[in-house]
Amino acid sequence: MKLIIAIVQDEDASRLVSNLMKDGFSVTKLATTGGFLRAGNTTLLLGVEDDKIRAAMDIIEHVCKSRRQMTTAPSTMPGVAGSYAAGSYPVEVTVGGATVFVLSVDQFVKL
Ligand code: 2BA
Repeated sequence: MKLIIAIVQDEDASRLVSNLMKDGFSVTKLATTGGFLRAGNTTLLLGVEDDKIRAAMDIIEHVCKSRRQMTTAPSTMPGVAGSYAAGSYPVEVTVGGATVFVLSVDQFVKL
């Protein structure tokens, strides 16, 4: 068994959960926040048998679209490690479709 951790855009989350569940996948949906944009996104946890990984990935790929998004990125203050200047500047970033991690599961128990 594998654990799929999929970080997706809020706009895609509801349809993705519906499509995954329609095909028999169990899904846990978490409300999360991206570190860079500081905006809400959605993280899904799916425990999936090895032979179903491809099917789950296909659904995620099919539903999740990448989008261009404007953001105001903090500008790093020169000479001060790890801190940010008060001013910020607009940048365009491509977000999504989905950032997916696939982890091996040692044990799966329901107690
Ligand atoms: P955020 O951290 O809010 O990042 C949103 C988008 O901003 C990213 O889209 C990327 O296009 C851009 N971005 C992120 N860091 C950047 C940087 N240092 N410089 C310039 N642009 C940057 P995605 O790559 O599609 O990521 C979407 C969300 O997935 C991220 O939201 C974060 O919540 C998560 N994520 C992505 N990679 C991850 C990783 N290696 N570990 C954990 N979470 C990750």
